[in-house]
Amino acid sequence: MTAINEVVDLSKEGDIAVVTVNSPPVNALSANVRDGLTEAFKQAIGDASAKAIVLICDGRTFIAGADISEFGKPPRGAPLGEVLSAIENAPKPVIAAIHGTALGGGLETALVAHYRVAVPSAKLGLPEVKIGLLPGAGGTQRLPRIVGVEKALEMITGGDPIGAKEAAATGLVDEVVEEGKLREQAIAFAKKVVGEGRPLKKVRDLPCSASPELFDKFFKANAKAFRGRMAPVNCAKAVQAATELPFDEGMKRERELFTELVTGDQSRALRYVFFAEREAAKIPDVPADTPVRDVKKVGVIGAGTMGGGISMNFLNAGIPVTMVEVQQEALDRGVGVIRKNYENSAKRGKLTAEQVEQRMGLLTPSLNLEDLADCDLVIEAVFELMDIKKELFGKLDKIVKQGAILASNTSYLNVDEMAACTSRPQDFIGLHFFSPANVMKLLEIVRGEKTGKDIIATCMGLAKKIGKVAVLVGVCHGFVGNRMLFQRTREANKLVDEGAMPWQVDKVLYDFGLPMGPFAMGDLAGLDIGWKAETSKSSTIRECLCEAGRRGQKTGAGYYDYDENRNASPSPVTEKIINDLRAKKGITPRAISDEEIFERTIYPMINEGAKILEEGKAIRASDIDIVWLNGYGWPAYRGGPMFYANLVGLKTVADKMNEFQAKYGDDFAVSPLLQRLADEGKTFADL
Ligand code: 3H9
Repeated sequence: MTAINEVVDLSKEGDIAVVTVNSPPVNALSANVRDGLTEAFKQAIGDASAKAIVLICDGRTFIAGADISEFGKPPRGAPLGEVLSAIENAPKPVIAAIHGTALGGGLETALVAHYRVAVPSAKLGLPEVKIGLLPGAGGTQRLPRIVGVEKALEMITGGDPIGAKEAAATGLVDEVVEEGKLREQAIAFAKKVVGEGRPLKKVRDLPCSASPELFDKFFKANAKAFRGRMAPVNCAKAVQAATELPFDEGMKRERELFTELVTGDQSRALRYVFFAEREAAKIPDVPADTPVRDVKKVGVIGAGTMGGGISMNFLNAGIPVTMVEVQQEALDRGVGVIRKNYENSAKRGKLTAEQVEQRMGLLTPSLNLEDLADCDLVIEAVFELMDIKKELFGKLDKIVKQGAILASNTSYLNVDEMAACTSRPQDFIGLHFFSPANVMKLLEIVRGEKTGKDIIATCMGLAKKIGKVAVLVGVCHGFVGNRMLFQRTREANKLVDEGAMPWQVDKVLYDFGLPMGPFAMGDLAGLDIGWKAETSKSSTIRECLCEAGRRGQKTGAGYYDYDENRNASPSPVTEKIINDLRAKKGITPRAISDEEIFERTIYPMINEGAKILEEGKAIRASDIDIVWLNGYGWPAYRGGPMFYANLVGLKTVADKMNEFQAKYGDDFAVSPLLQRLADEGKTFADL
């Protein structure tokens, strides 16, 4: 075996040359790997005794793509296009041997090989769209030639990989080989190709055509899904080019469309998100090797929307749950909702009837707190009233076995106060799920003053197991997400008091890329959350709406009017309620610009994020962004509020906040950290 460089080596098995990439963790196509491949293929091609070349990877995966950290930096090493041309033009068969994930540039490398073999567990895909790019090394030109235009469109604009079996059915993989025997069977396959004198199959030589209507239809059908996003549009345009242009011209078009993306803010934001998500899992004072506790059985208190949703997460992961309620009726209702959710998934083909029963079989409903005694983790999801929670944890402390984790799902209350009601504050933690808890990705893990490091490590690991994106936050009112949301809600309401209409405010935020604005969100959640008829004083628009029976979508009317399909339209009734209330309060409405709406709702959030950092309630600015992306629908292609602030410039944000403070008061007082960074010309990334 010859080491070509630190990450690529070349060996011979009889008359087959084997090029091996070994660049942990995922064999990304870094400059080193590209240089190594260039030299290895040069030698293997030059070796007259080598009749074919197998390209294989060591470690957990085949090449998982270009090295994302290299984008935006000065180019180094052999250009990928040249490496791939050399492979494709090799005068002897090249066989890519795939295990793990052949993604992005990795699959593009496999696509220039003349044959591909894969183990059954391998996954193949072009996920570039998820980081705001398109497959820029020929993927958009080659994949449609081999799997067909429609399948390629789906894979390239959606970014999800397919399994080896499906890949074999589409022709993307020539042979599925045995798990664990990739190297020997790839070599055997290479020998067969040589022995049978099979041709050098180049994907680029295959025909590619589609009717132009196919693309019109595709763009129309996906208009909503692609809203505001450049990458899927450019991906589809590049595939269209494959059907309209000769291969080399198609490649040029792919390059133009790629360059447009890679130099733009959307891809920059999405690449930032890729690393930010992985960074959030790292807690500086809780090393990766911190011992964790076994969580084999979970208790959930409360069978309402939250308790039920939380329970489903664990049932989905195969972890038994005991769900406790106070009354039989509420318990039955909660169990019924869980079953119905699963049955709906089954109807959509996402679960089998057997899986529904399996999951329901893991659920033990109970009216008795004592039944939680042997749980490893108990999460309360009862009313947001501190006294109720304190009393509950006092009781649980006496019931639940020692060594178990006690957790509250509170969305804003002080976790330390609850922990203090137990004899084991080191085992206490906040686990703030977002509604609907079985769907939303975010989990804010709230670290109390005394929470043990092993508890943090256990919960971070558990979050991953149940498919959540976890962010560690500190104790403060509303933690990270809701604390920032309060700022936006306050300003949105003030803007409507002053002269805007709810739909104007919502539209500004929707157009920015959020799934909905604050008023549409209020209608969805129900305007009567926390509202009581007996104490309602017609003093806010929300109170007036509730008093008028307009409680949101569920009553067919809230801020908006709703038709039978829950389509919203601006409401003349709401407009009158707003105008009457303004008149009662002596407010003369003024015209408010979209720009002011945007800055007044978003900048105070950024400012609050700065305060959160200042107080150490979030570890890093990017963690705050991960909260907003996964819990509140902030569009990923905008990177999160803190990333967005860096992009517009912290000075711009701070100056505007100062201007607002002079006009509208101390709600806009700038955080010292934001002001300092702005003055120093820095960004949150410099912290
Ligand atoms: C591309 O290919 C463009 C081309 O068309 C060419 C155009 C010219 N680069 O996710 P994990 C790191 S674009 C650099 O925790 P898993 C990651 O940051 C690329 N680093 O593991 C992490 O580092 P750390 C298209 C990368 O087992 C570590 O590896 N490809 C890359 O849960 C482990 O990652 C993609 O978009 C990379 N490409 O999942 C695939 N990939 O330990 C992106 C990973 O320091 N990658 N790292 O935090 C993935 O989807 C997952 O990482 C994968 C493994 C499924 C491979």
